[in-house]
Amino acid sequence: MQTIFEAIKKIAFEIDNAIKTADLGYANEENASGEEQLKLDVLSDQIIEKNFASVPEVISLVSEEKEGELELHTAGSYIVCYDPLDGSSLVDVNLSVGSIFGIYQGILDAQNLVASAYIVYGPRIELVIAMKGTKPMLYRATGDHFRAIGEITLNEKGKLNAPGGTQQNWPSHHKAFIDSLFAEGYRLRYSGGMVPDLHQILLKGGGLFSYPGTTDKPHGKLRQLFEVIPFAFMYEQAGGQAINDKGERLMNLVPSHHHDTSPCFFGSNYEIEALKKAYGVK
Ligand code: FDP
Repeated sequence: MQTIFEAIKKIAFEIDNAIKTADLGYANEENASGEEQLKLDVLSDQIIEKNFASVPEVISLVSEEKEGELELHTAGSYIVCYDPLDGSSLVDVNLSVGSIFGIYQGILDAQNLVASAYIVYGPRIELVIAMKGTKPMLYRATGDHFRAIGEITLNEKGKLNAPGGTQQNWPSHHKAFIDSLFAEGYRLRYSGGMVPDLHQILLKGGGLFSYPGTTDKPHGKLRQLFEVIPFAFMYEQAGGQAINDKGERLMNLVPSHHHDTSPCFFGSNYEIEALKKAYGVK
């Protein structure tokens, strides 16, 4: 697994350099979810593919930007599912973006995720790695290497509220719940980039990030394999919870297609318990 993390560190510097220097235009292609691809999405995908091509532990890659699985090393042990540049539409307004990696062993379902990692490309490059049995570890880039900063632990209750999706399309009970958190004193923190938004809640001790099923997207927007499951693992390892709109752990998801999405809620314990009550689920 260590060689995979070393590859992710190299990828972080290469994608950061691409964000700072490459063309920001459209690639004139659509990804597997029917979204228009930016040249940076394609370039980031190529950077990741190139780096994992020389890691014998990786059996195959599944990218948010591609249909199907790319076979690499049949004798390897892990499948890496990744979103090469999440929130890429924010690069042109110079906000933070990220890359997300889920490392799976066996069939691609949440129970088989063995580790996850994400990179934040912001004023600084940060990397968080989560493995079974330990707290997620934060690393910060200094010069050409990453320095370990410390473990991440969520408090029981936080102060931040990051509500995703178009409010007009939220279910009424979701709107009432989000409003009740603001009435309790929660502060709005939502950049529109899943990685920096979830990272902020993790580092500031807690809160809630929500992306519900909406009238236009009944199954939510965020993809299970590349976004939802890797972050569900992070939040649970940090002492928080991650559930869907039925109150089920996202770590029990079994995607039937690589690009399946799910309504998702990530937070510290207090907010998730309050959400379960508001949704009438256990
Ligand atoms: P984007 O479409 O810009 O790639 O992955 C999807 C995502 O960004 C997440 O990063 C972000 O949390 C979400 O979409 C934002 O969606 P809404 O604008 O619908 O809230």
